Amino acid sequence: MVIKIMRNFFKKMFKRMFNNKKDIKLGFYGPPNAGKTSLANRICKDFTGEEIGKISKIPHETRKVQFKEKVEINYKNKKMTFKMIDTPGIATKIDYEDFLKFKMKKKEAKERAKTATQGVIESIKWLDDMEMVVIVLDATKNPYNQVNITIIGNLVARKIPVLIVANKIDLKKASLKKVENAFPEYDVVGISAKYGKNIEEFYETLFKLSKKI
Ligand SMILES: Nc1nc2c(ncn2[C@@H]2O[C@H](COP(=O)(O)OP(=O)(O)OP(=O)(O)O)[C@@H](O)[C@H]2O)c(=O)[nH]1
Ligand SMILES: [Mg+2]
Repeated sequence: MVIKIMRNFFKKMFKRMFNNKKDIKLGFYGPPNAGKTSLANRICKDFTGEEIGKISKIPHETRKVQFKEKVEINYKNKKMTFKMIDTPGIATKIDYEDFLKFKMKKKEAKERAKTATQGVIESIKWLDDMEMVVIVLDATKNPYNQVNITIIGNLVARKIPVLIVANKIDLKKASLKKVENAFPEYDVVGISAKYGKNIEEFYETLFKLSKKI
């Protein structure tokens, strides 16, 4: 019995030491256009001076998983190093006609729809590799949609810690309360990735959540 306890103790200790050395794989997931890349860019810029990818008002701008390694986040005398993973927005239906509204040519719109669909598959494939996930939701939209619930359910089943971000709280239509009510058992932080509002609380919650890995 004592040997078993000792063995478990050392096992845990070594695992912790090992984990501290490598970067924590932090994924940014969520529906298209919610601000995943905007948030990942803000973090990368703050701590490395570089961005991770392009943003756009047209949905499905990110159509390939993109990375930024060795992002060392310093917050209140604490340091953690992450491998940031920005993913394509997950949607159940991608219609090229939706892109025509943005004055896109038919050929370009069709190509965007095709690569966006491949992007969704890639995002889901990568889920298993994550150690922590930030779900970015647009707080001006209804949080109760199938995609959000499916991604979060999937992460919970895999025991991957989840932080929910209600983004775009600078907009009048945004409701943090609605997102909190939709996911009462999770940490929800209201932020504006675009203007940097409430980013400190985001870091605080991220560090707190990392203890669950
Ligand atoms: N008002 C406001 N707009 C935001 C905020 N964050 C992002 N946006 C805008 O929302 C749009 C989409 O932002 P992205 O960062 O490209 O969103 P994404 O989730 O990466 O989108 P996909 O790559 O298409 O999945 C852009 O026009 C951003 O400027 C925010 O906090 N407030
Ligand atoms: Mg993006």
